[in-house]
Amino acid sequence: MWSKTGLADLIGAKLRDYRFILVSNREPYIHHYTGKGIKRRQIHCFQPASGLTIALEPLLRACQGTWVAHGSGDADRAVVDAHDRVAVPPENPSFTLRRVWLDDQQEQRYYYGLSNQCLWPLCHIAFTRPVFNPEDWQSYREVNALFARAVLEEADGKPAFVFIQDYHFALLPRLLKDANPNLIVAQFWHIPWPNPEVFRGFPWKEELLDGMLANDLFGFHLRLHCQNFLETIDRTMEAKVDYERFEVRRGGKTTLVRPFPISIDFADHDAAARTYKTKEEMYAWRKQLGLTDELVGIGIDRLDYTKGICERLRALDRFLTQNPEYQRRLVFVQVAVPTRSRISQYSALEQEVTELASSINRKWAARRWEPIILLKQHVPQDRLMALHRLAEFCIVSSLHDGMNLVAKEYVASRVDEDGVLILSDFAGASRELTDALVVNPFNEEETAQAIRQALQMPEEERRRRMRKMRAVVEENNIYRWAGKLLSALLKFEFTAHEQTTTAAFG
Ligand code: ADQ
Repeated sequence: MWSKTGLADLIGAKLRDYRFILVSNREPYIHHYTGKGIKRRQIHCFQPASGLTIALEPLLRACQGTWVAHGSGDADRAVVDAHDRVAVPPENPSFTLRRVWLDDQQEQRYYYGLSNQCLWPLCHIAFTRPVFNPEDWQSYREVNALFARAVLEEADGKPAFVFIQDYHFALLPRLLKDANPNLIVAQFWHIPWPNPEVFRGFPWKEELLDGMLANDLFGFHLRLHCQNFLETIDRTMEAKVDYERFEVRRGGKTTLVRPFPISIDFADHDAAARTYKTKEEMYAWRKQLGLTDELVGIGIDRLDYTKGICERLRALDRFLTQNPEYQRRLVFVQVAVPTRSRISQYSALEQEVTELASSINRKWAARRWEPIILLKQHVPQDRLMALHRLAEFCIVSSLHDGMNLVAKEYVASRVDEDGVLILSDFAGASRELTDALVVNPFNEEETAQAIRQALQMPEEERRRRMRKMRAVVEENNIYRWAGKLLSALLKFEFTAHEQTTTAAFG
């Protein structure tokens, strides 16, 4: 069983003499001014809602490394030193945050444009058309070069291990390796990789894939995504693809391509869910939502078109039509935090979800009961945990999702070993959580039936399924994800590049 200490030991033994540099677009801590006008003086530091940052922070703490990220807060510049660095977390500094500054146009084109209007829909295949804009691509290249400069400065010519996150930085590995071939570079792609036919339309594919193949190790959540990637390389590049060993060889360099299903800090989550504070929060939710003895279902997501929120609400509507005995007895709480609102599809989705929830509520409203409570807000993790505990069932109905951490969080919160998870077959998590009620989210009839099954499932079966899912998340925890990833890299270096390894890992 991997744990925080096990991972820290591995890092201590193998990476002791190495700088550990992690790169992501989103920063783990953001500084904002609070107050208005002349009172706008106080600086507040907070952690944004993101599966990625929640998952990676324990790793950074364990190795006291440097996290390079876009400085996006309005007070971010006010707290950094002359090298754009700040120690975090503020209450107990344990690693360095190096901020990279982007202007409005770069943010618009590299982040909202190429990353989130092109690569995001392209990789997800959720039937939202990607935007291929040459100016966005130019900006993506520019920003990858900015990050390369920052990483090279942080490495300072010393032995370093660079761990890059996600689809914002496909070109970064090549830029780093060209500047310093001794850097050990790994990248994890947190979203799916599509089949080669879908990727074929991407206008700058050779350059993008060339950047990715500069990595020593490339990770996806699932084997399927690795296979899609290998096939894409095979069809696009002059390279030797080894489907047995999951490797690509090109120009004398080998890149390992491996699945590492991401997870959460189960032990931490489980301990927090057992506290008295969670009980208090459960009570606070009941009061806030005006709940008495209703049955409760929940959905918790970023307001993103890949998460299948409308499909889920329509399934609920269908369920109420087919099962009138649950009218006035069931309340579905949908927490949906708006994201990427500058992109028109996202603001349109917010409107669509709001209107759909209202129309379903108008249709069924009786006395003081409405079936859907829509909360469009960010909710802190400890409050989400209490909401998990209140719910008879949780629906994760992603149309496509690399993993989906909400599913794992729901399971980890259920220290009472009760509750039913309804989980999309198109979320990576469904490969591990096979004791969920797995549904095709495009089939609203099937989801409606799963809601009925969840509500009518005998307690013994609910407990048996939940116990099994909890055991899976406990074992496949975030430390295992990081530990397996580092171990694969170490093993690979030892067998394939004996010389480099001795120099690199001692
Ligand atoms: P996301 O698409 O962001 O992550 P997900 O894995 O579900 O999706 O993580 C979302 C995180 O945000 C969870 O920790 C959740 O609790 C939190 N969250 C959601 N709604 C919230 C709200 N209203 N208020 C506060 N917090 C909220 C990407 C990929 C996923 C992959 C992760 C990690 O798209 O497939 O699982 O990275 O690799």
